[in-house]
Amino acid sequence: MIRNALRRSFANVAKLPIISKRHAHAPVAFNWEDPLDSASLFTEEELAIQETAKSYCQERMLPRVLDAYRDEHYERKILEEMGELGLLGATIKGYDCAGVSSVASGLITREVERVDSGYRSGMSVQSSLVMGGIDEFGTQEQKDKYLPSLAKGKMLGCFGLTEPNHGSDPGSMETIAKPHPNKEGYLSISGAKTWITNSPIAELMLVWAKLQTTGKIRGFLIERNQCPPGTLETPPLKNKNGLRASVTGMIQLDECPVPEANMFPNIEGLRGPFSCLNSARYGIAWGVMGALEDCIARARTYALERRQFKHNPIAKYQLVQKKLSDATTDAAYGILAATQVGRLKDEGKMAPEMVSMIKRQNCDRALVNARILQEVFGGNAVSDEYHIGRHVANLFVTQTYEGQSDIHALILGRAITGIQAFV
Ligand code: TGC
Ligand code: FAD
Repeated sequence: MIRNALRRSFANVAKLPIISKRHAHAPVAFNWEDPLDSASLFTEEELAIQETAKSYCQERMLPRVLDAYRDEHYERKILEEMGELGLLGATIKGYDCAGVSSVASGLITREVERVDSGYRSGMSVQSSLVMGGIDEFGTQEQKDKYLPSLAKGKMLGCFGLTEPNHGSDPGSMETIAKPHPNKEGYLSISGAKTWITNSPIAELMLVWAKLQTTGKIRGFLIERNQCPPGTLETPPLKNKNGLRASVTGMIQLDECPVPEANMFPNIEGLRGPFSCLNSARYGIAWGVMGALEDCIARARTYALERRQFKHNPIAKYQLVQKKLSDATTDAAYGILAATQVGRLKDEGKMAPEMVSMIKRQNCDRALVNARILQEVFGGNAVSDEYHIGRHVANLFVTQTYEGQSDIHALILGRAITGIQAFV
């Protein structure tokens, strides 16, 4: 049977017109900025969205990033500007959101992180973790109340899962929601969250806590201006050596009264926060490729301009070329993988482990390559004006948050073997 099928297909091939090999295609030039022509996989609309994001990021964000990083200052206005352009919660349909494809949102993320991972972080938390969570699990009232102002960047959100004693293992969290002793229809939440992006300046906090009555993890929307004095503190965590252009802090809750209506109604357990994380981790897989591409472009320019030994550009030397080749290959592969997962996501065919694979691989490769490309700049790498050191420091953080790379290896290992390695 197989032989017959082969015979039939050979017969069909024989009928095809003969095309001279030499003239079949015009020669194709290699484009180091998009080596595998990923752009050919994007729609016209996706390319236009990328262009809008790129113009904004290069013209408006890039000129601010050095001061922001030096001063460890996050300019809140940036989120409003992103909101005006429709970059926040971009995949959400309705509520003043753009409703674009997952690939388009990935392209936005790539452009933002080409400038700085901290700017992307602020955006990811707002878009994927807070708006995504409300869109997926919120009541209609919660969506109507919060999503439009979050989409415009008028309201800033944060996502509190990690605790001082529970990072990789959030299932053991201690933050607890008890029935309020003297406020009907309210819960009383106590506990501490740490390393929370946006927390010191956020108006809305999506906090994950265990409901005392069931012992199950639930999501709570806590509005800063509804918390009585002394029940909520959000101290910043200063003197970071990465992600300095974003703001990070704690969420400290001390018998904070929260209306029962602010709890997500139909989701309990870790599936709630992890579902939000699927989208955010997907975004990181795109974003870090933008950061790596910026490192490649800057290292290439530097290597072509910097001359050593008989006035040769250092780009002439094989060891330098190998660094650029390795990084460019990893960036091209990473973009293709993220594109494929984005398409599957929109078709409802994405397994969470696919996200673990691209989050881990792209973060690891971005960090390793950025660190090696740093060497191309010699002593100048130490000056922040060359930007490479900032990317390297940021990329360490991206490899750590939203599931450290080894944790994603264990998620994949569990899916491959069927054996749980965490416990
Ligand atoms: P496990 O038994 O694996 O799962 C518990 C429940 O959760 C469900 N689940 C998922 N659901 C949807 N999507 C996923 N990716 C899911 N993964 C798990 C699972 O089906 C189960 O549901 P149910 O209904 O049966 O209860 O839970 P575990 O405790 O064994 O988990 C282990 C592990 C390592 C997978 C997990 O704890 C983990 O991923 N740890 C990493 C922690 C993490 O990613 N933290 C992120 C904090 S947020 C953050 O970092 C934001 S930074 C943002 C920025 O600034 O950009
Ligand atoms: P730990 O869990 O203590 O892990 C330390 C090391 O041990 C890691 O290398 C880890 O891989 C390894 N390890 C742990 N368990 C195992 C195991 N079973 N097997 C093998 N190795 C293991 N969290 C939020 O909730 N919201 C935010 O907005 C947020 N923003 C952040 C912003 C920044 C700048 C940073 C640095 C972190 C942020 N985080 C946020 C927290 C982040 O998600 C955690 O740092 C991360 O999940 C790791 O937790 P941990 O730091 O407690 O490390």
